[in-house]
Amino acid sequence: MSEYPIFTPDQQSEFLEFYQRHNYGVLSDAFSAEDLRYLNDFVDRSMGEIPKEWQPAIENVHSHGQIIVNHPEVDPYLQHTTAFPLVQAIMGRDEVRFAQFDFRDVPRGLGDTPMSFHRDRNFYPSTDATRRNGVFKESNYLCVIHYLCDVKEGDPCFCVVPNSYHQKYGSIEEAREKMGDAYQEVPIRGPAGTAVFYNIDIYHTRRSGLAQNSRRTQHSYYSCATSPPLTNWVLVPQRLAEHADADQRRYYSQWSEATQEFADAGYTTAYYETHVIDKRT
Ligand SMILES: O=C(O)CCC(=O)C(=O)O
Repeated sequence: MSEYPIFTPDQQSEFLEFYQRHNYGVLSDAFSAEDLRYLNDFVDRSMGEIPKEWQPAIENVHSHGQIIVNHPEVDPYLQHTTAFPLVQAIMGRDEVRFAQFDFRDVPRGLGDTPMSFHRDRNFYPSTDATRRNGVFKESNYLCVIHYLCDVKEGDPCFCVVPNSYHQKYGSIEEAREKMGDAYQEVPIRGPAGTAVFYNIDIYHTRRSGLAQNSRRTQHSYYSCATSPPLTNWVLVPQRLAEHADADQRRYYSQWSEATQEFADAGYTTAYYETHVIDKRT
C-alpha cells in the first residue's frame, strides 16, 4: 500500500489538483514499453560509445547532462506527450521554458553514496518580482523524474517532503520542527515508466539502496518565463536554439551563460569538448 496516490495519464485534473495541494505528484505509465525500450537502448549504446562523457561526476552515479547537444534522437522526450501537457498546465502554456534534460544511472554493485535532503537552485529564492500568480504560484521550476527501470524496496529511490517549500524552512531540521504533523518523507517506488513531478523548491533526496542494486532515471527540469535560468552550464544546441518554429524557439530561449558562450563560439565541437569533456577528466 503506497502512502501517496498514483494517477494514470487520463486522470489529468485529479493529478493537477493533488500537485497543487502537495507540490508533487506521481503518474503511472508516463513512458510506454516502447519508450522504455528506446531510451534504455539509447543509454546503453551511448554509455558504450562515449564512456568518457558518462563518467561518474558525483556519488558514483553515471550521468550525462548535455546529451541533447549531439543527440536529436532524444528530442521527442524534451516535450514528451504524456508529461508535457501536465507541465504546461502547471508552468503555463506560454510561460514554460526548457531548463535541463539528463539521464542518471546508479550502477549495480557499487551503490550510490548517500545524498542529503536539499532543494535545487536554493541560491534563488523567489521574490515579489518573480513570484507567479495563480494556484501553481510556488512552482517557479519543476522537475519530472521518469523511472527507466522498476524501483522496488531496497533500490535507490527518490523521496520528497511534500510542501516543504517555504523559505522559512532554512534546513530539513527546521522543516521537520516547524511543519509538525505535516512533515512527511515520502519515498517513491514503482514500475518502469513511473514519473514523479515535483517543485524543486521542496526538500527532496535520493535514498540510497542496497549496494548491489541499480537504478536508471531520466530527469527533465522546466523553468518559466519569470524565472532566471536554472543553471549556468546547460547547453542548448543550435538546432533547438534556432528552431524554425517560433513557439519552439521561445521554449528553448532561456539560455544559461554557457549556452550564450556556445552560441557566441558558433556552436563548435571545440567549445563542446572544452565545456563538457574536459570538465569530466
Ligand atoms: O536521483 C534522485 O533520485 C534524486 C536526485 C536529486 O535529488 C537531484 O538531482 O536534486
